[in-house]
Amino acid sequence: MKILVTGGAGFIGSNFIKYVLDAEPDVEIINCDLLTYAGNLANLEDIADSYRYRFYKGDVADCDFLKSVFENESPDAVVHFAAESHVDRSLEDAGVFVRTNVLGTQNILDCVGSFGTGRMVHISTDEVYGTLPDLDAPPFTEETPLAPRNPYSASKAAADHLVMAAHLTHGLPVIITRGGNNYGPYQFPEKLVPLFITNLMEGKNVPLYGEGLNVRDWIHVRDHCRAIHLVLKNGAPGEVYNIGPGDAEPVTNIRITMMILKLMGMGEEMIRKVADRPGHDFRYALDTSKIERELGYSAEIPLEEGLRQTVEWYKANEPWWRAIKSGEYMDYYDRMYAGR
Ligand code: NAD
Ligand code: TDX
Repeated sequence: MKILVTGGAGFIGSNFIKYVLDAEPDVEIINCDLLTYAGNLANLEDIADSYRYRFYKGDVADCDFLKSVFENESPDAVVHFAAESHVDRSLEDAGVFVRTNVLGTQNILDCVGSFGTGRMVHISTDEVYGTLPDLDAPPFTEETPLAPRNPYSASKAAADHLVMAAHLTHGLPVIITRGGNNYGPYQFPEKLVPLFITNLMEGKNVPLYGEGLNVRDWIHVRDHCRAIHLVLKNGAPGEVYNIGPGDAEPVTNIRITMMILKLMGMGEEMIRKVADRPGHDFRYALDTSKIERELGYSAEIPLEEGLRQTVEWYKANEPWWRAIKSGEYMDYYDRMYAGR
């Protein structure tokens, strides 16, 4: 079986490629990635020479590029990760989010349709459901209407609608997954977990938005990849599957920050409370009973253990993140956090 992965040089895509190559000895992976600021071939160094892996550099928003890859490779399935993925960047410049996340997804759908690809899994996010108002509200199910509230999640929701429309109108064999907040190795240090771990390793404080009371549903990237693989193999076309930690306790940002600080042997004096994110979604939480019931999936890595492993990984892989945290990244960091 040949799987075309888009965005495979990013955080979740690179973890997924390695997971699948390991789990399925007969699978070949074709990775298409534009190598934006978030794409990094160092994430795939250990498998780059595998005879079961090939890389094409290009843009999912470029039809001709995509067509040529489909023509060359005739993939049996597509797993579509490629996206602009950081909410704060979408507040600065939404245009590229629309181009990659919306137009890019439609281009993939067009190729899946015209080349008769057997199956496509579209990787979406819990953010498309919007925000839960308080801690008592029931978690999002797959039936919850989409109500995105920032340009990133709006572009992901638009893509989800296009994916479902392609299924309903053209019968395309597509499946959508909506995952919670991922953390783990190879995550770009703009997201909370790797930003805070690496800042602390550099002796810098950690910028907590507002009072740190927002709540997220944290899932280790390995658990997320295992679920996507299950959906690819056994999910039903036209269906949506939420992927999260299950009925774990709600975790506020201040709580996960304190967990990271403890693992790093540091205290709350390292926290710098900064101005809140505009339109900051208060709470995400996923009802994951559908994937548990229909595909027999449940997350296995508890947050404490996953964070411990993640801190160890960033400590053991300093050259990886130090190479990122320079030049262009520091311009972004100063722009985003200076004077906040
Ligand atoms: P990431 O930002 O780490 O990686 C994105 C990858 O896509 C990069 O390799 C980048 O180079 C590539 N890319 C961007 N624009 C492209 C384009 N126009 N053409 C081809 N490649 C392009 O993102 P991630 O955290 O790995 O997220 C992957 C997917 O999972 C995204 O669709 C995201 O919306 C979704 N998701 C992420 C999370 C999370 O917590 N990180 C949670 C749920 C869902
Ligand atoms: O410096 C920070 N300080 C802070 O308090 C950063 C970067 C974040 N935060 C807060 C904002 C959020 O409440 O921490 C929480 C997590 O923030 P991010 O890591 O930026 O993730 P989030 O905005 O929740 O979105 C993530 O989950 C859903 C991913 O980035 C998305 O790609 C995914 O779809």
